[in-house]
Amino acid sequence: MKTEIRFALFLAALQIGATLFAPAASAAAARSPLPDTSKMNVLFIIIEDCYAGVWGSYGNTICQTPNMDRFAQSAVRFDRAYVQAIACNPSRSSFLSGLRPLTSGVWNNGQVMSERLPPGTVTLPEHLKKKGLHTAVIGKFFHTTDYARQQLMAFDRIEHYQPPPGWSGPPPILKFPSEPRAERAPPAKNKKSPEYQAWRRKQSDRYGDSGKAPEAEGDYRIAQTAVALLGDFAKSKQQFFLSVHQSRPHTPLIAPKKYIDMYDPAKIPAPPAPPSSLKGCPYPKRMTGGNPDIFMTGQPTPQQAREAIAAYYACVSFVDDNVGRVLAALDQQGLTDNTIVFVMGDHGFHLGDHGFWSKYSMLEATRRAPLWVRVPGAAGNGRVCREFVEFVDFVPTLGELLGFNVAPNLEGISFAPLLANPDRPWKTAVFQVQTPAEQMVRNQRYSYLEFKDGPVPAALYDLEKDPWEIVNLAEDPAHAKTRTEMAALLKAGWKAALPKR
Ligand SMILES: [Ca+2]
Repeated sequence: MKTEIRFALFLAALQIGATLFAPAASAAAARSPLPDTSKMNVLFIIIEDCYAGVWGSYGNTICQTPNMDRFAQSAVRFDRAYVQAIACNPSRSSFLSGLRPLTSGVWNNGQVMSERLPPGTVTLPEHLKKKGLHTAVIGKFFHTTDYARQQLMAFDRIEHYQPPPGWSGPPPILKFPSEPRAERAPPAKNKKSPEYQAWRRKQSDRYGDSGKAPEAEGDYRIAQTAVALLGDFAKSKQQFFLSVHQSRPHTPLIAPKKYIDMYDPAKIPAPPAPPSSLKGCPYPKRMTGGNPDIFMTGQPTPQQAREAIAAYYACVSFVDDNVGRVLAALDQQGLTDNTIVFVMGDHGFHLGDHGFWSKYSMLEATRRAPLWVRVPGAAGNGRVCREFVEFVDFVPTLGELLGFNVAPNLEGISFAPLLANPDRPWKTAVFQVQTPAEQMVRNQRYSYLEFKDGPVPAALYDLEKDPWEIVNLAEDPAHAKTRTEMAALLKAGWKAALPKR
């Protein structure tokens, strides 16, 4: 068959298809792919230090997460959602302000957000309060209260979280027996002192049975408090914003025994990308030395590694149960159809890949985080979005959904169009900052990390061939052109990667 004839037949087939499907398509277009969301409530569930690959809906076949698997079927699951910084404080400062770390002024855990944000910056809870929502937070939201005193004043209710000085909201909705707090404070201020180091190890560097019943755990109580507040909100019928925290699976990797018992360490595969396989790793010290969160004094044995991953899974399953109770309460109170839900990790975590047991890298395990978004009635619900989104997009996205204006200097864009159509072509790259001298860009095919003062000046990975970022191609002459292109993309910055709308 000649090419022209084949092409003519192809056009004819398209024409038939267009005719056949035209009525359905125009009906779909007539129905808005996103309903009117301006009066909806907003529920945030923020899960600390959460590697995306542990969830069933992200493909994990060992870790049991039935509640979030079910939720994923009713939401858009973002497969390529990236945080803008490598740890809690800078990541949260970014996604709660809509500014990237070099603009928010916060790129590490020591920088006080409220002192460093550009004057006039309005953070998410302040926007929502101004919009008239009843605002409530349960557990950690900004890194610490001290870092965000003024911003936390925007909350009408603060539960399981130290309120800022001068805040005078209602008392706790539920009363729990108080927990001993003495050992939570460090015994010495000098972080290099042996006393501090020993305390830090006890706080963070352990895994296994927590020795507590689930009901006695803070994460469980946070969920119970959320259930109680949702009951209140349903009665008052006031539009609300509620943020619910889960401290797990942040270290220490401890969980009630029934969750630890769910996983046999012998059945956990060894971590991928072992240090011996790495070529040109930009974090050479971390590969063989101690880690900031767990295995602080040195690398684990293979058995300890499997036990720690099993314990991490136990923590995630516990979180899944807690989150499941909150989502069930949303249903039971009749709020599901009128509440936008974001469930997310605040950044990822390395479960032994590269010999890392922490965050603090610009590699995929840290920079990618789990993210599910459910907007009731959105056409994309139940589907997977494989387009790039960044957490810095949250404020503009909620601005579009709820109808509040955001400042023109924000450094993300609303991804609301992806909630209607997850397949729509979107950003071509995502960006991350470790320090002003250490930054990352990843596009569809490559990740490129630059270290102006590092032991390795740059790292380039071909994610199609090497998804675990094992072989650094930055010095490979065959990839010189790609390195130049990726360096140019990093320099051009986020605006160069925006979708055409
Ligand atoms: Ca964190």
